[in-house]
Amino acid sequence: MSEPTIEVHLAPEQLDESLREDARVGLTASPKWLPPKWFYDARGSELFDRITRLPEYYPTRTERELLRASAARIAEESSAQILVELGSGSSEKTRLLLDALTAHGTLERYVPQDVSVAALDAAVHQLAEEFPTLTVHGIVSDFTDTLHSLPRGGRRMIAFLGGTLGNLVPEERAQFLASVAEVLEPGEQLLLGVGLVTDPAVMLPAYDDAEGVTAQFNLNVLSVLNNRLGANFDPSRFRHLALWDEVDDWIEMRLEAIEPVTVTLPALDLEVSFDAGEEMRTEISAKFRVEGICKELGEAGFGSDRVWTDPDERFALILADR
Ligand code: AVJ
Repeated sequence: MSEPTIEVHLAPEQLDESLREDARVGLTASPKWLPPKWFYDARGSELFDRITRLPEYYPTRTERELLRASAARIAEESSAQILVELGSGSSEKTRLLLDALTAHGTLERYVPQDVSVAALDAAVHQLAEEFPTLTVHGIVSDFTDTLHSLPRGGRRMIAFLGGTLGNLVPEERAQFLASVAEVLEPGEQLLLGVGLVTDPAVMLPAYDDAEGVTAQFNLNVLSVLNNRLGANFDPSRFRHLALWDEVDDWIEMRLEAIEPVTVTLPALDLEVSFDAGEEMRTEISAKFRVEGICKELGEAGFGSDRVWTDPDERFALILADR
């Protein structure tokens, strides 16, 4: 086994600067909002991990079953030598792909990327041990920035799983897919996992579970602002909300101020007030229709694609050829 390596594109100062910028923009906007990437400090990553095991949170297990069923076929069709995984998190489902691609005999390198140093560090060490024939090289960055410094020197497949594409608003999404298409060479591929539009009675509990883990995950972003920016949010004065926006086809998570709240953010030299009942958007999680996402991929510059869905059509795995 060769020692795994980690490359940090986001220096801590850069991360702090971009958090300050996001917090300043979002907390002074009306309505207020925060980008979902700040959920994932060590505690946030751990809470997300717990979410993926909740009975209500079907996306992870549905995608895992789809991967199990299709990995061998994906390996055959891609013959990838380098697997780049954007937003890899704990890389838990990736094992199925790594198994299939190593069995197929082509894979040489696995390059997971994530914003969470903690999640990535644990994942690369474990995977390097489990897959001794692979070079494992982690990249800590924002997935939208990773594309500029994509590894070269072999046939690549970019995996973007878990439905994380849904965190982008449509314009960002179009831009992101177009830049993925642009950095790939003909013959290389994108493997995309996206949640599909389904019954709100199924989707909503996935984002508002009975045990309240998602609520803790959502509220944790306030602790991130406290810890990193010296803010004084009292999470107990906020309430987790999840709603389905049927016009935009996305789940929206919000934090609602239960009573009037004033918060100081010394790092930003800023004071912000929430009215009682005021809601702040903390995440969108867009859901797709198969025809719609295939059309978006085509417009972004991808050629043909293969689609796998579960019998309930709640999730899709799409292998798009450049
Ligand atoms: C990691 C962005 C795919 O949108 O389902 C889980 C994050 N938010 N529960 C998702 C999340 C609330 C998750 N993604």
